[in-house]
Amino acid sequence: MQKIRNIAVIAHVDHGKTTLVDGLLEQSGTFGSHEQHDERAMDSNDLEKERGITILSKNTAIRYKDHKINIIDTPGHADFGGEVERVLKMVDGVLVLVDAYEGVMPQTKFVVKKMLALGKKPIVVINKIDKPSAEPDRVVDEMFDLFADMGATDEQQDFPVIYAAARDGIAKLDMDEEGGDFQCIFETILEHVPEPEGSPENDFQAQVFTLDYDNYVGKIGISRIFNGKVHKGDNIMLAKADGEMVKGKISKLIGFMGLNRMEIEQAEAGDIVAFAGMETVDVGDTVADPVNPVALDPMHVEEPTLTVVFAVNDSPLAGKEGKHVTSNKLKDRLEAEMTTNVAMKLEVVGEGKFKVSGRGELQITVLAENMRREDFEFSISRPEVITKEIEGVKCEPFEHLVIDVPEELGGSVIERLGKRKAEMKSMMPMGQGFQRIEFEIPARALIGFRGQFLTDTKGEGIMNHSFLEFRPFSGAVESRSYGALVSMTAGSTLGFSLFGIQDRGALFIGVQTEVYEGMIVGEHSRQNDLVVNPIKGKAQSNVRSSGADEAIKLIPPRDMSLERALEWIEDDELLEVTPKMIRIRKKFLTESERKRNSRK
Ligand SMILES: Nc1nc2c(ncn2[C@@H]2O[C@H](COP(=O)(O)OP(=O)(O)OP(=O)(O)O)[C@@H](O)[C@H]2O)c(=O)[nH]1
Ligand SMILES: [Mg+2]
Repeated sequence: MQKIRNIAVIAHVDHGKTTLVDGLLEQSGTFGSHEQHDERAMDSNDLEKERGITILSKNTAIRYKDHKINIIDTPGHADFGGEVERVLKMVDGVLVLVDAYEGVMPQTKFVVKKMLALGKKPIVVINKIDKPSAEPDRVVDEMFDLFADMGATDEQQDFPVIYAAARDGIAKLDMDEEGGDFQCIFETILEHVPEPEGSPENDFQAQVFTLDYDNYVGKIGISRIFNGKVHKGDNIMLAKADGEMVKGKISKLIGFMGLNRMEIEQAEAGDIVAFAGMETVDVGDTVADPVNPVALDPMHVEEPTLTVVFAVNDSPLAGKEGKHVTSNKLKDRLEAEMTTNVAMKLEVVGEGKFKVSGRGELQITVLAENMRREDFEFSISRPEVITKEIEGVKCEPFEHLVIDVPEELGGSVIERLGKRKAEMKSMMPMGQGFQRIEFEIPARALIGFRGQFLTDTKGEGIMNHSFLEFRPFSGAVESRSYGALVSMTAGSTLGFSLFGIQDRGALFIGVQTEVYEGMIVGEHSRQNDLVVNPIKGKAQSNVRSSGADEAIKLIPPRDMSLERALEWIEDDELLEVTPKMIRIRKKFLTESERKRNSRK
């Protein structure tokens, strides 16, 4: 039997998980010396590369001495927290990373809680010790306290600590040591992570934790084998979560090593492999012995907390920029997404209207961003949180929010959050004039807060949040404090008119931009909406004022990314998303329609 260790790398966003996995691949010699690879090689899809974040968990394997170590890199962003929970069931140990300056953050708490509850054995890696502001001792203490607060067992509490600068390939067991490499990480894994349980002699049992799709072989289920052996071509039974049993056959068996996938002939208990050939496979299914199929415990999938409505684009510019614009196309694409993305749900809510639910705005914008790259065109509505009844009480999701702000701004941020029903939990100095303040806040109140927060802190503030729990509904919260600047007409914008409008607020568009009646061109500096004409040219006059035109100085428009725009809009507004543009508009395009509907 192969000697195997299975680990997951978990942490708050950006604490260096994928960078650490790079180092593990590199220093185990798994990347051949001739092999070219990008930085953060595991972040392989386009959006991951562009944004520098991990969106999907991915597995790899390395060889160290006579062991195979399967490693699953997980996303740190709170919206993808559900992935982490599933992955944790598949491994026997974890590397918990924590930034040597930032310390324990909301998602650190989330992943540590899940990991402890599942009885995993942790190895704590204090990463980024090269940062001048690093305080490794403080962060070790924070981790120790966190484990204790979350009810770690004595064994879990007694975690080994590794100090690392993953980016530089440095790791050591003692801060005072000079240099150091990843050898100590490999050795600690072999020593502290338990061997996989289960036996190759038992009946076959594997559980699918991620789905993938390949144009040649179709749906692929990436799975951990808990018992037995499997060969290419074997008949199996697929035990579905609802108890249904579906006969199947493994048409291809795929193994992992470094960044490569290869066809293999057989695999056995303890390993992580992928199966092709089962078209009906879902996350959580057990791939079992055909004669004596025994299902493993079903997987818990976190329920969505946020919904938006995707709809057919009906703006005056509809169909000009995208290829796939019909209700059917939209429906097919969204349905396809749901087959591989277990964290999301889809419901048809009207003609050409689809309610998509997920864990947060980032998860939803990632889907929208992928779709616009595939030449889709559609509209999205304002995100709404999902409420549910618990013992007869209407409840809504609450989040744990941590902000780091310059000390002099702390007061104003606290006041702003107070209006949004946030409850302050703690405050501590962070050095370098910064202060860390923790809150509990309804998820609803966080929608639209980020933009405000960045403006209030002149971009210096950092905020992080992650799901806490459902709690009783907290009543009305403050929403956007400013109205919209709405175009009264269609055409191409002119500098002259934008110059006049920019005194009224912040523009989202520049000159020579196609607009239509009801499209939003900026944020008003007051609370009400203001209808403006952005295409008006300069009035003709007989007197030519020399050089007056050159005097027009336009402030650069505020860049409204998909996320920012989605956070910004109100209930009576929509985003129009096309491969070329993201436009913000009123649901009702004419002023008279808006008036009529607001009276209702
Ligand atoms: N100074 C310093 N920066 C590091 C170190 N390790 C990683 N980084 C940087 O931290 C940033 C985030 O690194 P990633 O490896 O993408 O972090 P991650 O935890 O995988 O992030 P998510 O997957 O999005 O949660 C990158 O810019 C890295 O270059 C380190 O040891 N020192
Ligand atoms: Mg990553």
